[in-house]
Amino acid sequence: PALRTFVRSLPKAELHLHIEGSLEPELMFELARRNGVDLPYASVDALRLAYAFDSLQSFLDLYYAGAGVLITERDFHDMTMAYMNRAKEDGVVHVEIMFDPQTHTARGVAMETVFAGMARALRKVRSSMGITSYLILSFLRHLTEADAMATLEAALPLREQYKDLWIGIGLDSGERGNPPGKFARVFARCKALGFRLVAHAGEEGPADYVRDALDLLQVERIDHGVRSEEDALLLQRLIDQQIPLTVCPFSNLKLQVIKSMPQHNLARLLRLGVMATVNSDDPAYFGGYVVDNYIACAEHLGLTRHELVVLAQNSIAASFLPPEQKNEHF
Ligand code: ES4
Ligand code: ZN
Repeated sequence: PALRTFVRSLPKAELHLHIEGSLEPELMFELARRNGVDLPYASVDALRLAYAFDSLQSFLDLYYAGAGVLITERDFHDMTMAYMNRAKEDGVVHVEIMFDPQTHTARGVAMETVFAGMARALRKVRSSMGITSYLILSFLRHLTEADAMATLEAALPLREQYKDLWIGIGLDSGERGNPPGKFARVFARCKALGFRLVAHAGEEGPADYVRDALDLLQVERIDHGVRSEEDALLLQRLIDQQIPLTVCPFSNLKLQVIKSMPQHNLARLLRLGVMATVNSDDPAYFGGYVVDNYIACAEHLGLTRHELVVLAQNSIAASFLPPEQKNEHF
């Protein structure tokens, strides 16, 4: 079959997806109109033209501004439903969705509103399409640890109500100057509470941040982690311990972590035995969903169909699904 048909047909999990980064310009404009929010762009096309980034920070500035149109429970529902419909087309069978509550609570949106909108969409999709999903509440690392702790405390009263979805804690936003150690205490509390832990590391930041995320935050999975290659000892540890990396090739390209797709190290990591997965990160901003990322890797890195199968199997293996549910997808 054609490459796209083949990749779509592979049962796969998406493990690195910021729901706010799935907000397409068309929906952003619709929500802005619905909520009476002013967008500093004349049109959907003008907004898309602004999506030219030279760094993580240049993207984050637009991403946080774009999230400003999200006000009501229905907005969070509609954004989540739009993503899930797109994921279904890509043959995604399970998704672990990161969200940034601080981006919303700082604007006066209630924590409950954020959870309720996403949960209504995810529960509907679970019963209608059979796609399972978890939520990973992510702290913004450019803010203080005290702010993260307060965010955790504000969300904990909702834990029981959303226990079918909210299983994990993540760490995202600007990596440079915000090392994992800054969040050691809040992550220790999250671990004691029984949450699964992940953190962005080794995207723009150095390999040291990957090691620190493992040692100081006790995370089970690294988001990005592509710069781990710069530290041979760390790389061997990732291989020996089969610590998953949630790699996002289009993200790395658009944020100029790499200069061109052929320079991406995914194939090298995979062939060394790293538990690598392919994900979309912020698909509305980076120009492609998860299948587009697989295809670009196949075309530019020479991945074989067998390697594409391994990547899809890795995504199931690296997920936080219980073993019996993983087995249904292998
Ligand atoms: C993100 Cl690509 C990336 N890196 C760090 N934080 C993020 N939040 C949304 N996308
Ligand atoms: Zn990310």
